[in-house]
Amino acid sequence: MIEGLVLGGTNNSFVVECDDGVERLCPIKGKVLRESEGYYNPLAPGDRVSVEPDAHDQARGQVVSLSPRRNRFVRLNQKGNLPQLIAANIDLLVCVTTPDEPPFRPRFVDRALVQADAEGIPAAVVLNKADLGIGDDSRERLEDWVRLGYAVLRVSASSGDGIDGLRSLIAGRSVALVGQSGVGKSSILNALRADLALRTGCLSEKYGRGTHTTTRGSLYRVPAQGDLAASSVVDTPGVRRFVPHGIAARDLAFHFPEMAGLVGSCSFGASCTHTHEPGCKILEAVYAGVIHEERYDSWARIREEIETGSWTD
Ligand SMILES: Nc1nc2c(ncn2[C@@H]2O[C@H](COP(=O)(O)OP(=O)(O)OP(=O)(O)O)[C@@H](O)[C@H]2O)c(=O)[nH]1
Ligand SMILES: [Mg+2]
Ligand SMILES: [Zn+2]
Repeated sequence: MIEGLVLGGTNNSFVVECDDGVERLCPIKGKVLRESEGYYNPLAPGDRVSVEPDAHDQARGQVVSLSPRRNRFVRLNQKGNLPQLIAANIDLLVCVTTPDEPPFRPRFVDRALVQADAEGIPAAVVLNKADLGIGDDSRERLEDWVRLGYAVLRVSASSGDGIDGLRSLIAGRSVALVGQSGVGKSSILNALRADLALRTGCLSEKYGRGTHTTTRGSLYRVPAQGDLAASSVVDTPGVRRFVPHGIAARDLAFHFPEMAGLVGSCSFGASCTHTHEPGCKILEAVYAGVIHEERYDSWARIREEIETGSWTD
């Protein structure tokens, strides 16, 4: 038996980097992974597993058990109506967005930030394609995330601008990149480690959206460089819509740092829905500009969607 790190895989076959330095392609033995019951997929990049090496084939083995996860980043897989494991045991979630091509979608970022917070995972925002220019609305939202305590970086995977800053942000950590298709997640990995030469895609001419080039999550090592420790980075497939999972509507405000401290102080106490009530501290904070209107709007939409189970963007 040997321990290892799951790099990626599909269905029941996973690539595991075993602690003897050998990568093995491993199916999962029977139903050994009870920890993964109720998830759309049994394992994610970043999982630690025990592998029974194949006696005859050095490149193969079988996953026989899963080590307890420190954390798991999930989203709701709407097709299966189950949480889908995107990455496990990560130190930082990096939400990648763009000022344009595809258009800036701050609500996507807000959703991923909420999910990270619910799992106790620190999060950062990376605006890629900074070379395209940053409009006032994007700048304002970036500044708001900074104000809320998130690390925010502006980078360009194609020119290399800002990539050193990203390299120091992730040094010594295990991170996952999430974002819509076409924002440049794989391009960022290529900028961090040129020899990877991951496939990158173009945008569809008709819709200006990404074309879902990366089809499965994979963990890559980014070696130490200068004073900076090595890191591991999970590239993930872009999704059109990020649907949080496992957050009750009434708890959602706790995952918005600018709202968390106000919950419960409204005149109607814990029963306040923060939508119309007089003496609502959250609405007062919105009117006073302490809570950005668009963040309130993100919160209101997500809350309504959790309640109705129908997701719009
Ligand atoms: N202008 C500009 N284009 C970029 C930059 N980074 C990536 N691109 C382009 O954006 C397109 C999409 O890049 P990908 O790296 O494939 O995007 P992705 O997020 O991995 O997309 P999926 O795998 O579909 O989720 C490609 O045509 C890249 O060349 C950048 O910094 N500036
Ligand atoms: Mg990609
Ligand atoms: Zn209220």
